[in-house]
Amino acid sequence: MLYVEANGARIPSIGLGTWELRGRVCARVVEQALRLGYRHIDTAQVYENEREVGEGLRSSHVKRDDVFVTTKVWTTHFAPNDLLRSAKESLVRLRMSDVDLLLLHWPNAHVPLAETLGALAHAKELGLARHIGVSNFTVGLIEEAVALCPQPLVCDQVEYHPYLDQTKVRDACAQAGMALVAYSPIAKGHIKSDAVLTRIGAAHRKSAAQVCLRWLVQQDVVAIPRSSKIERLSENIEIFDFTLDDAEMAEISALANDGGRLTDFGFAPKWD
Ligand code: 1BO
Repeated sequence: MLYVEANGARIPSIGLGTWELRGRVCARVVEQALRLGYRHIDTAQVYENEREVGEGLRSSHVKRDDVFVTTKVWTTHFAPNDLLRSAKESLVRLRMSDVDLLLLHWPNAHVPLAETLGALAHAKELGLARHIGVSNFTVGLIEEAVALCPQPLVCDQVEYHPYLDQTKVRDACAQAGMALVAYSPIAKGHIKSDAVLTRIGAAHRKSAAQVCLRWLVQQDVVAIPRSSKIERLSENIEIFDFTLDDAEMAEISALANDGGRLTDFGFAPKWD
């Protein structure tokens, strides 16, 4: 497993995304992923699965301190007291004394960012989180957040895969010493039949999904693919035994297109 270093955090390059995994399936997938070698699990208050993520981790018998656990605060809890209460409630559901990383899940223009970031930093100072960061922030919001936050931010978690150009966000993160964490890194499965990725994969005896994840990791991006199938969980971490050359990296980057974004909401910021 490789790691991405970011403002004091050491984040495993591949993590398990748990968005839309619920109940017993979620607990089972988390347990299996940890047994297969995953050491990074991503959840969120709004995913309604923190309890099961904690259960899966305990059933795996992997030590808590060997796993990098991220959770996120939903936007309706961005007033300072609400944020701290929300973070504590997440820890109760996870049955953990702290998380490795606590994120603001989406920007919320209705609450002053300085107040929310002050509370997020306070959560770190209280020992509820070892590191803090943001998610779905644009370049302008990253710059604003870095200037306002009393503690270092270690990442921006955004949608990123070959069909969505995130060069500007990736460069802004690098400039701030932050990691880019990619959710939906295999474009919700759309890349599996991609002709370019399949052809490049055949040359390395790898699948299109493995090529896609390798393309992210070679940019020092952290990727958090989700799967509920054990064979896919294995496939998604078997990406550390081959290298894409510059021409292959460029060919994959050229797949980006204007309709590439898969996750958008009315409350989303104006994307870069
Ligand atoms: C609404 C959830 C988006 C990805 O975390």
